[in-house]
Amino acid sequence: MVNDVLCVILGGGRGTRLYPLTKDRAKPAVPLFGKYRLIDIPISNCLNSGLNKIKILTQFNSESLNKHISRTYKFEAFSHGFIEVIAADQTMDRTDWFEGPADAVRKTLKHFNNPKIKYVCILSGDQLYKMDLRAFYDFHVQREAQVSVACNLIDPGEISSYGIMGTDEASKVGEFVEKPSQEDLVRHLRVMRGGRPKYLCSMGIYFFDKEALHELLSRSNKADFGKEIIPEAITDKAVYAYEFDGYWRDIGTIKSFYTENLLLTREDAPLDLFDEEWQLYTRSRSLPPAKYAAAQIENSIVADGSIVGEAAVRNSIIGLRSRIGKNAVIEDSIIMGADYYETAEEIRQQRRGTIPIGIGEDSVVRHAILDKNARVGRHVRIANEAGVQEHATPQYMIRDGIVIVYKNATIPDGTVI
Ligand code: ADQ
Ligand code: ADP
Repeated sequence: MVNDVLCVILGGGRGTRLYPLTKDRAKPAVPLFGKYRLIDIPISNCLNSGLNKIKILTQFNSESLNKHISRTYKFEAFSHGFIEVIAADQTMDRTDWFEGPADAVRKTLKHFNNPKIKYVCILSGDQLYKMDLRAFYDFHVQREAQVSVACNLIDPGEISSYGIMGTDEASKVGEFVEKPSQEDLVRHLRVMRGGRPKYLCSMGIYFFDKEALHELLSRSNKADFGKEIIPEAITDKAVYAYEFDGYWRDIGTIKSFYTENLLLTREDAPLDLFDEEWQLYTRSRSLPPAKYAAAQIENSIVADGSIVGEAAVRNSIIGLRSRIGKNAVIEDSIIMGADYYETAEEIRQQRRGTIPIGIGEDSVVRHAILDKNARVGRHVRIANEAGVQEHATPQYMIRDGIVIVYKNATIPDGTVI
């Protein structure tokens, strides 16, 4: 265990880019890979690296987030570990919300003064990666850095989404430009890798010396690390870049969330969940194993508690407690599952009127995300064949051409989307 590090996970602002998955929940509570939640990724990275003092900053409190954290992560009485959720709405009124990630850290750490803590590790809440933060910590300590920024290599076409930096031979950061346009491209930021130009981009994951962090945050009201705090830090602090060459993706938008989730269904999935050396933790539930009728399942993940009828499921993620009816076809989709089972009696009653949770007989779902507890009737077709890019209704929304059925929504029999 590393005892002198406090980890701060940035749980998200208003969550507009992941809307409508953030309609009824805080961003860290968004379901992932059929049985996990977004927040399980950074927490697992911390715990697998021996870091167990963790604060999660979120804009608003959500029942599902608090429930998930308190039921999942419990430490022994003598371990000194903790995981706390700190929500802006607990202490401030709406006009004084966290203005941005750095402001969230500033407001939270103002009164934090544990002398045993020497370093603060700041992590994003909406990324997919497995990283040994212990190696990053060692790097920070050995370099005697005041700030260290984890970075990854990206292609030139992607630079406008990230903080891009230039370093010297010793990995000291000399330049940092947040989300530059192609025209802003500075020649000496270029790093050659494998014969192709690649750029060093910030992963939004930092190690700070506690004093340096307090000083940087107290000398201004700046709200953002990438835009302001890091570029300011390189003027008078020792800022180093720690190069991480593993798989790492930001999944803060519907499109990237959808794409990266579905990559997990492939045989050559970039993130290995079957790795005993690096476990992705989540709440253990006593659910029965999934059950299939004569179902045809290809390249898919099916979570516990699901019952798949005589249906076809391809390249999809089927979440906890899902029910898939006879002759249904699910392709390239994320079905988030349900929070609870309906009893056989409830389902029988519904046959006469309302629609049960799950996907009804003879329905087709393609290129879509169904949030939890969605009720999709029979003979429904969700395939966006018209190729609509953006659209919103009371039951579903289309973003980037992906249909997202809201949590608890009902799609009546015969609907075509
Ligand atoms: P972005 O991801 O665009 O760039 P931002 O949207 O500010 O930066 O989010 C950073 C993290 O903070 C995210 O996890 C987000 O959910 C969270 N966050 C945002 N507002 C918050 C708030 N009010 N309270 C709590 N958490 C909040 C950053 C860096 C870039 C870097 C990319 C890598 O600025 O330099 O390249 O991350 O993805
Ligand atoms: P998850 O299992 O995906 O982590 P939650 O923890 O948010 O989801 O909720 C699951 C639990 O919440 C279920 O075990 C169930 O007991 C309870 N639950 C949630 N919503 C309902 C509901 N509408 N009716 C009955 N139980 C519910």
